[in-house]
Amino acid sequence: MCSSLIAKEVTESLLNVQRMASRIEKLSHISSGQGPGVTRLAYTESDERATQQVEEWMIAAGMVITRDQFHNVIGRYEGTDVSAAPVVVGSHIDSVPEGGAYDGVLGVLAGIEVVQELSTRGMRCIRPIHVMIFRDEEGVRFQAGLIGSKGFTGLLREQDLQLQDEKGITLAEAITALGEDESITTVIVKQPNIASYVELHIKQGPLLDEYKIPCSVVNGIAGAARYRFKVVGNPGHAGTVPMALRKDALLAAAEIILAIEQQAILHDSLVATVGHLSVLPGASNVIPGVVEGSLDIRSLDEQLIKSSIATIIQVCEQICRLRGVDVSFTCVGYSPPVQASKRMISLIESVLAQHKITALPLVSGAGHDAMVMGAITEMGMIFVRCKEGISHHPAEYVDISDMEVALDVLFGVIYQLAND
Ligand code: HGY
Ligand code: MN
Ligand code: MN
Ligand code: MN
Repeated sequence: MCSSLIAKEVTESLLNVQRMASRIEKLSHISSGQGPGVTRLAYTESDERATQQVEEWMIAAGMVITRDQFHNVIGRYEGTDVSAAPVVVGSHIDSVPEGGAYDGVLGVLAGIEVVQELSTRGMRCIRPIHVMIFRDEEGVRFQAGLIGSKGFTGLLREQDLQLQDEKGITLAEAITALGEDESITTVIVKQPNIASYVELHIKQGPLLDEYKIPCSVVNGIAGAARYRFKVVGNPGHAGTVPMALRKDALLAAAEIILAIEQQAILHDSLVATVGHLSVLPGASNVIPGVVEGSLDIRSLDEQLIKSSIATIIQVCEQICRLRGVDVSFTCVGYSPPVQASKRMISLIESVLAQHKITALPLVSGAGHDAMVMGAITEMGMIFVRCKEGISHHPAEYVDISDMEVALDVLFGVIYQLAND
């Protein structure tokens, strides 16, 4: 009954997809970067401007808007049973620097289109439907990532509020700056009562392209640990300190980065990345005294993540002992691997089959809010093909016909979950 509603009037759903595509385009221009692509870091002016624009679209679709203390947005479309636990569909709209227009945004706007379709037809499901924007999914500004969804689910740590950006602004200050209310002092929340969570997201990898499938089901999301490491040596004059007497923090960091790569190469199911490095004092004629770097390490195998981190820290301490410098590792964020529920996987597969798509169950190497929501409720994810798997890049693109199929599948899944 559900998605054939849309299937029957393809023109109508095409209109929705056209509207969604033009909204994605409009949102892509709300960016704080001068360069190409979208730069919308968490809790910045552009992130807030884009959030308010999406709130307007939620209201136009017939939702009532609220925000929690982390400024996550909840758009509620009432059900016939107002006391029933809601079905939640959502994602994020913050981006990486010079990122793409679809990462996260597609999942939020598709959720709005599902509700718009229902309200246009004057239809109500039994369960309320919540469309959500989770803040700071990417973790570029405060390094941890998944802040909004962790805050919403009660999984944020008190000390996370003190995470600082490059200007020394804390997460608590950035959140407080958005609203009029007094500064956020606690991460304690009432555990939300949710029936299930679904997220539509771009695949961010080439597999759907290769298999020529427009969209498919996700069966699991790799766990991700994020660390900061800090190497402290001795700064000195580049011209006068003999090589043998140096305690060069950058040379030690260089060995550390290669040691991290060595660990990751040992295991096919493990990836590790040093994506950010700062060198102080950063002058060409001064031997680097302090180097800070990021470590992002992921696997579906939780034990492997933990054992690899322990080995990396051990090897790095040895490298630094030999070089006479100090090193410290601090965990700034961790999300365990999560499996989608069997019921959700078969539901998504059955709706895909209605669209003559043979599901290709996929593991997500990328992190998503769904991995946090999966800690408190039944979670399902739908991936849609993005051109050549390109993501976190201005060339990120989703073909409109793939968006149409994915939107139709999402409608079918949500409609069934909300009438369960
Ligand atoms: O880092 C990730 O995997 C996601 O893009 N936030
Ligand atoms: Mn444009
Ligand atoms: Mn994303
Ligand atoms: Mn991303």
